[in-house]
Amino acid sequence: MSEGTFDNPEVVEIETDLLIIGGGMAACGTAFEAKRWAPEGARIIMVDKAAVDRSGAVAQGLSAINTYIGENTPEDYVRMVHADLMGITRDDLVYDVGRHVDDTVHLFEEWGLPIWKSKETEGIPLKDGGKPVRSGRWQIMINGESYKPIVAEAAKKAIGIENIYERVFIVKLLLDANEDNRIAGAIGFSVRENKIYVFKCNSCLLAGGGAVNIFRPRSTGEGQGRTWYPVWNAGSTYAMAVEAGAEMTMMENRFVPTRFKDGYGPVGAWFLLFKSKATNAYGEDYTVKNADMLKDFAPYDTAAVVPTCLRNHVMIKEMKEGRGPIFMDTPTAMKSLAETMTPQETKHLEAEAWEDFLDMCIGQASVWAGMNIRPEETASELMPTEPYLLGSHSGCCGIWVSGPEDLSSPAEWKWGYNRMTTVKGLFTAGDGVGASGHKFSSGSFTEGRIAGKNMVRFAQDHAGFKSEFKADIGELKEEIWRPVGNYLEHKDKTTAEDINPNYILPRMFQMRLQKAMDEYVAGTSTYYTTNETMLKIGLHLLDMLKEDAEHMRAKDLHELLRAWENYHRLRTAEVHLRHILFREETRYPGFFYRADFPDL
Ligand code: SFD
Ligand code: AMP
Repeated sequence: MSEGTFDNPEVVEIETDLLIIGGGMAACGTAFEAKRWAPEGARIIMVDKAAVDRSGAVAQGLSAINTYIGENTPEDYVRMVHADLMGITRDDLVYDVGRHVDDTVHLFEEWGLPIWKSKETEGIPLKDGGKPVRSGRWQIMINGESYKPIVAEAAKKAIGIENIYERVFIVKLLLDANEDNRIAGAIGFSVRENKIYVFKCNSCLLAGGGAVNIFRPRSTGEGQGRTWYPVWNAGSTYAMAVEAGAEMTMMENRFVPTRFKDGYGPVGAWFLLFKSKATNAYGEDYTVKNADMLKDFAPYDTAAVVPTCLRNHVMIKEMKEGRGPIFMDTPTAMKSLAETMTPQETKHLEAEAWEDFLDMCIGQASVWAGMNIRPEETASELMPTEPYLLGSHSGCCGIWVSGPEDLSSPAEWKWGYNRMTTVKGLFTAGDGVGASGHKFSSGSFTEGRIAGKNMVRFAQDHAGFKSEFKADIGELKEEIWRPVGNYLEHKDKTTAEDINPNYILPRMFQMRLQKAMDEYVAGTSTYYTTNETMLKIGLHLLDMLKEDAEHMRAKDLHELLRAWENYHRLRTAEVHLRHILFREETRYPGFFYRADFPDL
């Protein structure tokens, strides 16, 4: 085989039993658990578009583990998730995560993740009776800057670094030639070398995280690139699943997080640990003031805590009616906590306020520093962000999967292997699994473990399988490299290579997608509101964009990555739009509104 060149990449073929796409929380869980069950000699390969140590949502670290059951029961957890997601969830999947998640957290601690403990149980591991510092009923505090390298190390040690392909972006799943609807592999390319990788496998995990930058972000211009969820997750999970024919579920759902304005700093620690309150411009607590707005939205009435979307709903009313901005009253919260503290403890508290962001969202600490904000003196603005698509945090879009067999769930929820999609041999976890949010980092890893164990079982039950691809690899090679061809063929036809009627830059393509989604599919510029007519115009714009997708250019491998990310975004965006069109109600006020169907 010849060395690849930019106009003619080398094609490298690799065979494996298990193929793991992604290197995030779920994927690392799969690698770790699959290795424990796999027979001697079985091959497990992980492919990540980035470097596993710092890839995915946990790249910068985290300050809390948001799912730890502890003194609660998995049943309590199921009730919380069901209510927070407005009553449409797969309780079997949620329960399954709930009953196993604490074991995962105990492993994290064993691997070196520092978990805050109560004074009385300082130094005692959770599994031996140590009591975590809870910020909320489900959340525990950690020193988590190095969370991802710790988890990555476990995955690497399990399957061996020689089986990890980093900086390889998977573009498409490959179906089998002989059996309908059966996974046979995946194809992608290196973002460092002129190489196309073709993986043949028996079973496959698709866990490329959620979808970011589908909607026009609030951060534009000099702030562009800042988002809350990881910019590098481009909807690959949903797009590739859809193209392979997997059934999706709840793709209308999205998450609009309330975040510290411009830096996207998470609010959980402030609301829960620091007991801070948010107010409108006039100092009014809008959650109390607007409580009446929520009474029409069952299952709110069964929820111990106001569901996440409804917390947005009461806030957005204030902003729409001109009583913004919304402030997080950090000074009052810190003052009241300090009342019972020594000066040394107060200093520690101030350090924690910064560390919350330095551990997981450094950009927010930079905004504070750059704007001369001291949280003990200055309140910070909060803002509902642009929408994100995800299945592991406070949202629940994703792929329809088979659930655990031992629960009394309906037969159509457990037709196959646990966490297998409707494509035979294709599994998913974390952001990939729909209708079961609130897994967060610990639950995603746990779900990856569940999938990993079942992938091994699947591969063993289908040991005779020999993968042959339905698609033609030569044609796929051409398709994947088309943006390079577009560039090379046309680049000399203008004096400014970025301005050319024959191709579209991935960056421009992304802006057009974001504008259409923002204006017609309930983005920030309409306060998350849409209707049937708007959605149909949006669909038309996406159709036009689909035509232009053929003309994206790539002047280097980096741009080739951008081109394919945007193609995945476009696919995901369309699925989201179509599901919203189908759901003729406003199920998630505060996440989006169907103005033509305002009720539940
Ligand atoms: O503060 C391809 N999350 C929080 N979880 C918590 O437990 N506590 C918190 O404190 C949380 N908060 C938080 C969180 C995330 C972020 C970004 C912030 C704050 C700022 C959520 C969790 O992180 C999240 O639930 C899990 O990480 C989800 O796991 P998973 O595996 O579904 O996704 P991933 O970890 O992002 O990994 C995706 C991987 O796929 C790779 N990839 N590889 C090859 N080919 C392709 N085409 C690919 N596309 C993507 C990625 O590189 C990555 O490895 S707080 O807000 O509440
Ligand atoms: P966030 O920082 O917004 O991602 O939230 C982290 C965790 O805290 C998640 O489990 C949220 O559901 C929870 N949370 C955030 N804000 C609140 C709030 N105001 N009330 C109750 N729970 C919250």
